Amino acid sequence: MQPEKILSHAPKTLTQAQREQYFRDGYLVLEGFIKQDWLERIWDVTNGFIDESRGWAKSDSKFDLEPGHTAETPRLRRLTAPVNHHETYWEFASQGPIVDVAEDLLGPDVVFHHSKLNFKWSGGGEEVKWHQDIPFYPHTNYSVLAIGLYMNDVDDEMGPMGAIPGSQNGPIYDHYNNKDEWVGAMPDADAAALPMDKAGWMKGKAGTITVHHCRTVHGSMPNMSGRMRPLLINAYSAADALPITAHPSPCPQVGAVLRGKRARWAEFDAEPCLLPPDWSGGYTSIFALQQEEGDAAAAE
Ligand SMILES: O=C(O)CCC(=O)C(=O)O
Repeated sequence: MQPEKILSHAPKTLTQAQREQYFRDGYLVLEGFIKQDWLERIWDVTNGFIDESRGWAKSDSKFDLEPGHTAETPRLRRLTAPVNHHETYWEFASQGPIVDVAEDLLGPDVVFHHSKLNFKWSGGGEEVKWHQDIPFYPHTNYSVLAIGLYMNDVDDEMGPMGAIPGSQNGPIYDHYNNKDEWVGAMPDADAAALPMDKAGWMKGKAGTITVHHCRTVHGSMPNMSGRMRPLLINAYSAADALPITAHPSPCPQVGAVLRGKRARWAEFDAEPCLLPPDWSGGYTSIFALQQEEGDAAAAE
């Protein structure tokens, strides 16, 4: 659905100016959008998962561990598909206030795509190199977005997410290296040419949400602070945008129609999309792939 058509539907929660800003810049930050009661519930279950990860020595399809993770000092990079591990995450993703945001920016028919909880641990939690999301999960059109929830206050030191305004209207970049291996990040030369002076850094108190379009170039620096930066990300598509490759982290919630109805017709955008490798046999995570850790693309 084109932005003009989406904007013609009355918004559920955003102002018209915020919707226009999203379509202009390709990202949006809503300070303190999620209130304390949700934050407390999400922190509660998240603390349980951090504890559980102490029993893990190796990354798998549930926990992505930083090198150096131990039972005594856990260092998590990601909890993959949290909606599949606890009903609170699914309740938040499917019925929480962020679904109104998705509807205001995708149109009345909204489908769940995936979730992940990126921890960016204190004292050096890994960077996320500049990339676009859509080559990880191409769809028939580009009405796909991700909504992140900052679970802690996030300032400059903590590796906030940065985005290049307007890049959703620019090229789709390569995400393979010169050996034809998928690395999930733009080539260094393309990243070096980005207008970094224009990058928008998404910061805010705990409860702040970030929204970015699937083509927006974004990334984040390492977390050099003493506080972790958990970012709970949920991604959604318009119902008429259908995935065309294997889902990187399939679970039963993928494809759930959260608002409106299933599409009768798929909409196709004429602009080609870069394809990822075939992940039908498994996928690890953006961190392992970007760091080019051995065996990263292998099935787990
Ligand atoms: O955690 C971050 O800072 C960025 C996350 C991101 O872009 C991703 O996981 O695709």
